[in-house]
Amino acid sequence: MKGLSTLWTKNILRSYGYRSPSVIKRYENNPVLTAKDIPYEATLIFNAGVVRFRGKYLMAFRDDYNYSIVRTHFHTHIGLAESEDGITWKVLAKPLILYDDVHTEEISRFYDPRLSVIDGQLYMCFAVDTKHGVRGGIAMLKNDLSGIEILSLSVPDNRNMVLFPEKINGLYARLERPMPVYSRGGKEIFDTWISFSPDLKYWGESTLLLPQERVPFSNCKVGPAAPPLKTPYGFLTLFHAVKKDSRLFKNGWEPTWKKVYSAGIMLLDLNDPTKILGICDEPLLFPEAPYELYNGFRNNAIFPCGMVLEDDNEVKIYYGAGDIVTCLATADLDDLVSLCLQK
Ligand code: BMA
Repeated sequence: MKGLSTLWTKNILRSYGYRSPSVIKRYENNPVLTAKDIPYEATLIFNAGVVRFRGKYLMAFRDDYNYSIVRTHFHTHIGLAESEDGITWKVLAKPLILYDDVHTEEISRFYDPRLSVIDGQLYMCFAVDTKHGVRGGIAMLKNDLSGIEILSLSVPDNRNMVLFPEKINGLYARLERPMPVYSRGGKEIFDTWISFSPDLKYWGESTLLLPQERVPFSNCKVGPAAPPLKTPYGFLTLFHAVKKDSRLFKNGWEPTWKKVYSAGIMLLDLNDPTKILGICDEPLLFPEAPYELYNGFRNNAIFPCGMVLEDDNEVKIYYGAGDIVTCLATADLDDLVSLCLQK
């Protein structure tokens, strides 16, 4: 529905002057997964992690359902889908994580799954809302995809964890976005950090990787998006970048939504991923397609959680659009690396 508020928002977005670069191709039949494709209760299907695993593509997606305006949270399952081509998906009959199985007095839900394959083993990072804060989790998936074994849960508040695809100098590595409120003047200005672990359980050597102020198209928070891809040039790494604009008002299902989420891209050093080799000063994916601008739960939210490198150097990027559907965009690896390295 293109009401007055939608036009107002569109004009505000236009005033920023950003467009996704021409090297990015949105899949013509986007979205690739919506609530209609789900064989169980589903309303919002978004923020999906994707990997190539055992000769197929595997997706773990967030399914928010049972919406009520009086509750601050949906109920949430994490579902699984498989694909032969990374475009057409078949949803598995049962969710990987059922809301009822994890919901307790303390835990509200698990959400925003990111998948990684390291040495042939499937892992998932996710966020957990609890009564005492948001925690970032890392788990191993069972061989038959029937459930998970949790390896670590951070102290609150932390989320948006993603794993690097292999050990670096003998250690696992992850990106994460802690939410320091006290030291940032209560302003929701958050940065992207990197930490290391010998076993995916104990994490340390934490270093600031991408400070919010380094990203010209964010005035609010920057955090991990899809898990980094190993390429001959470095770890190709997406991040989400948030802009808050007090001029925005009704912009989705909620009474107000004052943020715009876009995706940025950077290249990290293969031997020392605390070093940014290059970063693009403009967004890689900025909301502009109808399914990003209109009819979302939260319009203008682009949130990638999965990236796959094909043998022909095509990079598939999976992202949540409007916090309601799952979409696909593609680009050539060399073009993405050039964007990171151009001055
Ligand atoms: C973030 C997370 C994401 C969501 C985004 C936009 O803080 O909650 O799951 O997609 O906001 O609403």
